[in-house]
Amino acid sequence: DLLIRTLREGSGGAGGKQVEYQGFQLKANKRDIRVPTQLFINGEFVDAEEQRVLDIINPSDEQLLCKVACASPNDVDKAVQAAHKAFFGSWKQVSARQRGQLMLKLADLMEQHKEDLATIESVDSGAVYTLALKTHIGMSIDAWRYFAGWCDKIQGNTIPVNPARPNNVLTFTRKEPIGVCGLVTPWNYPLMMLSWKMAACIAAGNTCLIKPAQTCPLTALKFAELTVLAGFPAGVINVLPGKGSDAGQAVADHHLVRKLGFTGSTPIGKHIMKSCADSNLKKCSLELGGKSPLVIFADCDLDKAVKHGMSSVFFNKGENCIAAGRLFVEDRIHDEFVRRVLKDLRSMTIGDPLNRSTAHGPQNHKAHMDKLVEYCQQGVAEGAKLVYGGCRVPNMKGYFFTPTVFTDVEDDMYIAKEESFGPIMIISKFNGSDVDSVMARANRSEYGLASGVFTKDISKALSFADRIEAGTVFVNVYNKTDVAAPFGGFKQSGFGKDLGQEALNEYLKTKCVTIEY
Ligand code: TAP
Repeated sequence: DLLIRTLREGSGGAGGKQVEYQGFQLKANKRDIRVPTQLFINGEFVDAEEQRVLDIINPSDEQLLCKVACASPNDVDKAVQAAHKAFFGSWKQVSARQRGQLMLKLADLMEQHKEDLATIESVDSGAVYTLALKTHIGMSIDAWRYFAGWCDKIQGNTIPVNPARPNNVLTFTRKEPIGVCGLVTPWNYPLMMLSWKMAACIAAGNTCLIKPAQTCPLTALKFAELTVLAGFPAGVINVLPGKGSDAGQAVADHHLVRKLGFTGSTPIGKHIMKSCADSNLKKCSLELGGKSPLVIFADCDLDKAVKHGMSSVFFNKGENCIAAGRLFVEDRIHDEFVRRVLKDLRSMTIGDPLNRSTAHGPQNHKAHMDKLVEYCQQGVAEGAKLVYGGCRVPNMKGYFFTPTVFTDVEDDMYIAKEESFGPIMIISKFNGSDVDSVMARANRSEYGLASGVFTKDISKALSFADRIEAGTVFVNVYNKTDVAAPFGGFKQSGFGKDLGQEALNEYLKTKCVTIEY
């Protein structure tokens, strides 16, 4: 480990506040990057209680990348106390407009360091570098800039209530921050999940602590360093890598945490909601799993349907919460669709995610990859037709899983109902003259995160958008998300939106003030 010192930007080294941390030097992608490996609490990098650590593995070569401090419940408590103090202290002194300026400064620093951040993300999570740069990091920066703009535009209403004659009454509402917010995020887009939640949370005037996924916390720690350089007061943002069952649970249970923003699986979401209720009835929002249907009608632009159909499943190696978990392809074009998908798959470059020509990198971690192998075995055992992949990439080190295609999938099969979270395309046929039946099949899921339809018939597309039970609908496109558009699921995909103006409400409370005069 190295002791790394970073000077506060613009301090010129004289009299400026310094941030020091234990870290490691990542030499990758022709870069030399300093990455903190300690917890970030109250504006400082510190060791975890009892020097507990997590092993961070590079999924491309299965080698140990570094060891990172692993937060205990006591560490979580320290971060919550710091965030609580900041919320009622230094952060209160920062005006809404200054808050926006700080967020913009942070976004600029993220932009300046975007190649470093994308390199770290690629090495830590297996994301293909080009995608990490554009989506993982690019959309993170967008989120900070978008929400920075909201800071001084969060306002209440003046409400015409019945006066108490002969007196008059003035009633108005104030939109206030909730307090200390806990954020718990998954491993598929580490910095982007952090940014989607934290930018809205901070814009609304809260303080926070985040527990990123234990498998890939490195961009969150580099981000923590940038928050110091941007000038955020100590305690406003705290970053605590750790285990969900331990540190994550402590966040959900803590009495001073007033809101929990969670993205992850449905079973853990249910468990967390109970913890939120039992502890102090903290508010929670849950972005959970999905099994999103994509319906492809024969009257579509087939080239486009194949291109987006591929990315609906294989984008970010399938580790994409809105991935199309099930494709319904009209029988008239089914065979041609499958033929074209297989042709594209055969030419897909699998390999080192840092290589610019790579299209498909390793899965995030070993347990996930092993589950994908089992998932495919179950599909075969139940009689679905495995037409491509279904196994690890042979003779290759790293957690590389071959992009996979199943056809002839029946509605009651395990692979038709359960999310894989991996690069596995599940195709079923439907009869185009029976739209009611395919709609019913598309909706026959306890999930309701996203959906998609390909057709040139505008009535069919709009009717699909009306009838589908999902929080996101894509028409003749897929994966087209934007920081200004609300994002979140229905049914057991959770509730509460990330992104867009609606996300602010997740981190605000409304106070109603009535004055008689
Ligand atoms: P989870 O196992 O649910 O983990 C998510 C986060 O929760 C991780 O940080 C995890 O810590 C933590 N956690 C685990 N147990 C906890 C507990 N008892 N209390 C508090 N925190 C706890 O999900 P995952 O496997 O990382 O991610 C895959 C799932 O996330 C998929 O189902 C996917 O669909 C969903 N997902 C949804 C979305 C949206 S926007 N809806 C986006 C991305 C992913 P560890 O790191 O220790 O596991």
